Amino acid sequence: MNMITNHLPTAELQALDAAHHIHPFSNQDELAGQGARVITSAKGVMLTDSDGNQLLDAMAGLWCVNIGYGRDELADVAARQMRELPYYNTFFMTTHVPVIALSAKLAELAPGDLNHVFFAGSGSEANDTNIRMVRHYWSAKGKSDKTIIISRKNAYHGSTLGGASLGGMIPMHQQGGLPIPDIHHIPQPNWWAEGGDMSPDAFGLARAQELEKAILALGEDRVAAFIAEPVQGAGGVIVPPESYYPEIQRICDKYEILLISDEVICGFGRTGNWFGAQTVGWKPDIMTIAKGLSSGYAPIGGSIVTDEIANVIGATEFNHGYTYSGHPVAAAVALENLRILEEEDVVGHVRDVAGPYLKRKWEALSDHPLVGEAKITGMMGSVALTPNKAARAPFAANPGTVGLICRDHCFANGLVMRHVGDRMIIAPPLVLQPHEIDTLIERATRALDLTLAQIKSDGLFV
Ligand code: PXG
Repeated sequence: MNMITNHLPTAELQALDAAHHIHPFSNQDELAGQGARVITSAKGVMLTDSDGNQLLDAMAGLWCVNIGYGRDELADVAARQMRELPYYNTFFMTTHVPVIALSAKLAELAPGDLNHVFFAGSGSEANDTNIRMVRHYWSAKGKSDKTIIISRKNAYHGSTLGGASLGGMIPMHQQGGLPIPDIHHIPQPNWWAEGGDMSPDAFGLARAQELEKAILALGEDRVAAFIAEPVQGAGGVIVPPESYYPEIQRICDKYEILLISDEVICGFGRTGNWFGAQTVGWKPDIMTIAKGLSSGYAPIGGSIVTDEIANVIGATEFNHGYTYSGHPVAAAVALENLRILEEEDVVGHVRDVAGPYLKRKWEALSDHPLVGEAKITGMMGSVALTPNKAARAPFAANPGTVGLICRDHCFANGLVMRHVGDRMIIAPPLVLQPHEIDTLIERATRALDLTLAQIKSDGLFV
């Protein structure tokens, strides 16, 4: 057996990891100092690490393991497909059965006339495709000046040059000379942090109207598309006020621009519908998909587009594609994942069972002395930590200091809950059962209690 199945002691693994493996979004030196946690196996919603600790994974990996861990059906399908046809491309007038079946299934599941799929290996790649596709689309229609894509501050759309440019994360823009030209960012609908004295609904309306202001300032004849996550994920699970999306839709209907709904996190049941766009009630021309498409069991992403877009670009040659566009093994795994989501009515479970139960318990966390707002849509939620709820005040310490303390207490108490600044976020597997929700809430509450005690004694509760 090799090192993967019969592994070395934790400390040796950590030393090798520190010596040879560069981690995403990490300070390597800090990480090497403390040693990365080695995850060795998982089942259902529970992870096991190399020391035998069990953790409830309230982040579904990285917002992706929608059907939970350990589903043999996906492993079996992958093995079968690897034996039958491990790889073939879809470039030179060829295709294969898994990509045909997956495309047709996605066309059936996606709303309206979103009937055509361009495949990628990830969400980032899919958003890069979107940039090139919307610009090519307008050019093919004789409107080659329509190149600007409007996005939002604090949005996350990936880590490639295009994806990170669409995203509104300043620390990402600061590395590598981003954003690329003709990407414009408007403010986000984060009432807790930025709403001031306005009511949530008035603020939601005002933030949606930023889109209209931007279109008018940039010129309708220059704007190609608007992209948004229905609910901002990596930005801290920012659930917009209810007034926001109807106004966004009104503005988008008025001007000739394409709408891209980035469904990489919100898609495949997370918000209680198949797609987040259905939950917030807007009608995209393109949906970016990845993560929950395969429940993370294989890397695959894509862009689902309308008949109109497919027709326009179909009359041209679109000079774009990835070696792994529609990879047969990933496509077969995704298809099996969709079968499970559908046959086990996982979306209904989120909408009618787990979602409402989790919502009741999650929102009750706002009674905790450390918690300001507690927001949740389907199975993605956040709490804002604050020293002063009434004032919606941030902590005096650097942003993220208290969030990190809370995150560490979560890990030490058997719960993977992330922090984004001083917001704590969850996006558990969608198959979470009520008794597991009880465990999640108990552990989260304990971590909040321990955090409060620690920051009081450290003088940080100010
Ligand atoms: N769009 C959205 C909305 C995402 O959340 C991507 C695109 C990019 O997908 P890929 O597959 O290229 O990673 C994402 C990814 C975090 C975190 O810290 C979130 C993501 C990725 C990595 C970290 O929450 N989301």
